[in-house]
Amino acid sequence: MSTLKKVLAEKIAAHRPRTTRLAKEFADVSLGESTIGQAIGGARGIKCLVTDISYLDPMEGIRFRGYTIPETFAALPKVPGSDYPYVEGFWYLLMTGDIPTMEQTLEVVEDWKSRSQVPQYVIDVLRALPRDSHPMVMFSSAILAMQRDSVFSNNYAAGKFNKMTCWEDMYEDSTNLMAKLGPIGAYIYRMKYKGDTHIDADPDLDMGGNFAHMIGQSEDYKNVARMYFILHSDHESGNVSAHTTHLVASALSDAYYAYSAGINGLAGPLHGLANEEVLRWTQNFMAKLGGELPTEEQLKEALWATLNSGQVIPGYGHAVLRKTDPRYTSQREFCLNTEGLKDYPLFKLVSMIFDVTPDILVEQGKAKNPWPNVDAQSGVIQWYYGVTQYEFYTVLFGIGRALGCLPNITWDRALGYAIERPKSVTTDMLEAAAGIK
Ligand code: NMX
Ligand code: MLT
Repeated sequence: MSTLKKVLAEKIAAHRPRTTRLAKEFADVSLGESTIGQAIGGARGIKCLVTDISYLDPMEGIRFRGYTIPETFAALPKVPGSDYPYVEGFWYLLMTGDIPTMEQTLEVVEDWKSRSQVPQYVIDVLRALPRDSHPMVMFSSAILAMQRDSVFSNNYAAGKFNKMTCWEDMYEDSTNLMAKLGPIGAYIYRMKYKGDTHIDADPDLDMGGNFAHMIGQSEDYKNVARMYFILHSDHESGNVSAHTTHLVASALSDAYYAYSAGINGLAGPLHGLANEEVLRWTQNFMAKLGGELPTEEQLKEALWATLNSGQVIPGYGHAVLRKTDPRYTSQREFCLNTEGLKDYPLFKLVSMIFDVTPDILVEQGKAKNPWPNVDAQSGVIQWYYGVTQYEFYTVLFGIGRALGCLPNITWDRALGYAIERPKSVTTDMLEAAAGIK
């Protein structure tokens, strides 16, 4: 058994009594009431999910296993010759809550490599789809196609279900899936955008480095991939992709069913597709100006035109955050510290948008949070390095998001979380509760 799995087993055994005690002795303790506004308005703020993998404070932003973004990057073992950590070490952290040693990290690196071969039937599925299918359709289909290999579902079908040990099958499925997501993303990218020519994995590279290598990118992009996947990994459990993954897995559906569903949620423009929308908006705007940077007045006009046409400003606002997303700040700092990128016109425009948009959203008076989220800043980095196919950006998000969703559903199984089934009411009942019927 790998060190990670052994440590995870110990952590699970130590954690279970906490959950059992809360459920048995304190089940009636209230976490707050729900209102009509919450029932109609997307359950905003209702506390009915549990995760220890990350926590989102509205003012501070995300912490992964208790660590802020800068603390996470500082604490994890770094890829030799790079200032950025191994994605594999971050996986160890999210799974166990422990910062791994270099040795433990390298064990995960080798484990993922041994599981990373994409089956030929997945390639066949991808190739059978219309080439103009959205890359998220391809990504989701590839994940779902691999369900036939699910250790959990195959054992379940063979009558080998055990509530106490079934997390191990979820862990195996999660690791098998995680190890293949980078190569699947790279295959889609090169099939769609690089003349269907493909590059084999380099056995000497880590996951982030290999992704850069397999899409045909530069040495510098290896750090971009590592940073991007870590930053997009997890945002506690209520966001659409994590919640969907959790919801589907709660029916004892396996990791493939669950994460494919999560990816379908990530593909919505109010969620992960916003990074594509941000680039589309900024590129269209720059094209109208003949590639020149706008004046502040021109920019304000364009932002108001978007709002007045009933659309949202992509990359701004958030359901929980009430300040600038620290994932935005982290990527902005990357741009400011990267020679060439800090003076890049598109980055200058993204910065101008950051300067003027919050005031406009406040003036409009609708958005509860006028500040930028992760998606407002991610696309410009990709564009700068030559990944200009912005419909692909949400696939990058989806590779990263698996780092959070898959440990979450492994822990869901370990702690025996129930099938998710909240209660609905009728409009008549709401009106009766409101005293208007
Ligand atoms: N531009 C214009 N209007 C906005 C924006 C925005 N960026 N953000 C919120 N609003 C509007 C929102 O549409 C709603 O209008 P209405 O009353 O007409 O329905 C009103 O402000 C109140 O919405 P909020 O309560 O502030 O936001 P909510 O929690 O419902 O939604 C988002 C959160 C993130 C879906 C929303 O802010 C949005 O649509 N942002 C733009 C899309 C985006 O960037 N999504 C990515 C989020 C991060 N991610 O990666 O998933
Ligand atoms: C996310 O990363 O999932 C987004 O910021 C959306 C959210 O947290 O609701």
